[in-house]
Parts: sequence; C-alpha cells; structure tokens
Amino acid sequence: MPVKEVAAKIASMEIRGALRIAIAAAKAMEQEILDGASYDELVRAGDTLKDARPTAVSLPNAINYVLHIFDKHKSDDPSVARSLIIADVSDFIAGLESSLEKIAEIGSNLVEEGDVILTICNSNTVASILKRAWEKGKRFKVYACETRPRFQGHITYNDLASAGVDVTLIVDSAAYYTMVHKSVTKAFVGADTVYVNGDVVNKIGTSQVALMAKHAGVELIVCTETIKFSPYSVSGELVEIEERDQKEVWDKEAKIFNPAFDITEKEHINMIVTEVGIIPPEAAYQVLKEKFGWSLE
Ligand code: RUB
Repeated sequence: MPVKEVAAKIASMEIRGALRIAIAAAKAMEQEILDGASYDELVRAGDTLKDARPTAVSLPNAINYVLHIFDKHKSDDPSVARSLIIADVSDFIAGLESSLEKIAEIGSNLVEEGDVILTICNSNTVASILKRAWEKGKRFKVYACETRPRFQGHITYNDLASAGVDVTLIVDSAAYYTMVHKSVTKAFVGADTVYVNGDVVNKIGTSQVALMAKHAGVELIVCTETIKFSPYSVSGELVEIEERDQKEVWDKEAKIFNPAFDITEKEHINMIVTEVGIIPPEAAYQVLKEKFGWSLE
C-alpha cells in the first residue's frame, strides 16, 4: 500500500493499535525501498507516516529503524546493497510480527484459573494474551470497558467473544464498581509508549483504571512489545498526547476536550510484560539500552 494511503488509514484509525501501526508503517517503507526510493525519498516517506498520529512511539521507532538499516548499508557494494536492505527490513517486520506471538505466550502464563480481568480499549497484545490463556484451558472472566468516544471496547468484546472467552462489556464509568463488586483480580492494559522512567502512555482512561486498581488492590499489568519503548524519552523528549476531533464526543457546537491518551505513572504499574520477558517498570532503561543502543549512542 502506498505511503500516503497508509498514513491516511493511520490518521483515520482504520489502522490502529500501536503494534499494527508500526507494522503497517514498516511495510509501507519496505514498499518504497522495493520501488527504488533513495535515502532522501525514504526520509520524506517516513515523515509523512510519522505525521499521521503523534502518540504511539512505535511509529517513529519503526520508521527510524528502517532508515537506520538503509543507512547501515550505504557503504556496501551498490549491486547488493538494496537486496541486503530489503532482507534486513523484512527480518525486522517478521520480528515485529513474532513479538506478538512471544508476548501472547509469556503473558498467558500470568492468567490464573478463576481470574476476573478488566481491560480498556482494544490492545491486540492484551487480546492475544487472553485468547492464548483461554486456548490453554484456563477459565476466567473478562470485563471490557467500552472506551468512549471511539468504542474500541466493542472490538475487544467481539474478538474475545468469537474466541469463546467469557467477556462482558461495561461502560467506562462502571470500572470501579465492577472491580469491587465483581471481584476483579487483574487489569491488563496495552501501551502506546513506555518512557525510560517506566511511565506508560495508553488510551485515555488507562490512568483512571490504574488508580482504581491501586485503590482496590488489583494488579495492573501493562502488555507491550519493546518497539513501544521510547528511546527519545532518554533525553527527555515526551510524546504529544493526541487530541482528536470534538465530534467524536458530541456532534454539536459545544466546548469539548477530547484527549485520546493519558499517562500512567510507574507507581501504579505492577509489571510490564514484553516479548523479552516480564519486567518491573523501573527496568525500562535496561530494555531501551539493549534494544535501541544504536540510536542512543
Ligand atoms: C489504542 C490503544 C492500545 C495501544 C496498544 O488506541 O491505546 O491500547 O495502542 O495496542 P487507538 P496494541 O485505538 O486510539 O489507536 O496492543 O494493539 O499494540
């Protein structure tokens, strides 16, 4: 798919969820390379993609890694350089895709028989973990927050229900009541960006869920591939919290504030599940050093 089309689909949220966004962007960059783009053309394509949505760091991370691959091969013999670049980029994309599989396996070990799990928005990573746990024969209940204003909770509901998982939809404002009165044991949430200090940016409402979880003694588990860790946060650069069209909230002339994401402080996070293992939020820097050393030098 051409870069402009992918960027438009990311902006309109037809392609959404931080991992899917990263994979779609990397594939669009791969296509540019296959079409013979120069480094400068590739940088411009990357900029178009990066401008599509501001908050998921997986988007610039994926683009910058493809650019890094291109740059790395610049001193190679030109007759083989392009095929080496294409091989590395396709390995990178395969790695992104397999990270979901690995995290599903690791995360599913955290789900226990009889758990009552609350989730918010639609994280493909969280859904993959829950479906894997169900496939393994574990039996548990899930409460999915509907996630105003875009109702990504409906996607979660449909995905889990069609895999046979015992899932119930709740309105967002029922989250605390549900935690207390339905004996929720764990909250699983996704991530758009993980900062070096262990704070996590995710769908608006996640930080409320985290505060409630802390108050109710419920474990908050963030599920994220390491492509969503922000190397830029090492030098203090934070992501922009996207504010979307007010019409998503109410199709009327009114004063409306519609932030799409919020920040959950590390103090409210019990653990972060990644494809390289389960870590405390405080270990974010270690992950960044290992994964993004090339960009931190
Ligand atoms: C999606 C969202 C998801 C993360 C992780 O927001 O906040 O929790 O992106 O998703 P939006 P995944 O619907 O606005 O894109 O686990 O699928 O990468």
